[in-house]
Amino acid sequence: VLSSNDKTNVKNIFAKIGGHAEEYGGETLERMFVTYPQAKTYFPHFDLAHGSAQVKAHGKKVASALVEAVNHIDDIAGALSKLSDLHAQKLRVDPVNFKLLGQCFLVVVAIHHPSLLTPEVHASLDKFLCAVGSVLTAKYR
Ligand code: ZNH
Repeated sequence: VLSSNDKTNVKNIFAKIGGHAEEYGGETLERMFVTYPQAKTYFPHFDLAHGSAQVKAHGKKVASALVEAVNHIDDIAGALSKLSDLHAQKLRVDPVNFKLLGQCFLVVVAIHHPSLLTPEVHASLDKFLCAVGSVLTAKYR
């Protein structure tokens, strides 16, 4: 459960990320595909080469969903309800992949904002990403 302090930390870091969220989404995916190649199995129809326009476009969508979750941080399940249906009913991504994506996002944020990602903010952002992952895998089976 996110404490009010976690929520504040997450909102603050996203405010700092600002307009870069979409770009970070693409970097996160690229990092995930290189570091955890098993994640590529869900995207057989994508060009996954470095600099792929498809990966960038998908990164924008993932980042927008994260921003949506931040904007509705008290009701992430409600805000991502449709996306939760999609992941449960159609995509069926193994839940471990959500952890991997979350780790990659944390690394991307750390690279761009080393001084902002204090241990406390890191912990809050990790909790938030886990909460999003739980929502997206909540309707499995
Ligand atoms: Zn996912 C899709 C988000 C994770 C896989 N996704 C998607 C979308 C979004 C998202 C927004 C779009 C939808 C529409 O179009 O309607 N995801 C997301 C998020 C997350 C995720 C937020 C976390 C955080 N996913 C994930 C993972 C994976 C995935 C981990 C694996 C690995 N997704 C996916 C796929 C898809 C999606 C495969 C589909 C794509 C296409 O286009 O085809």
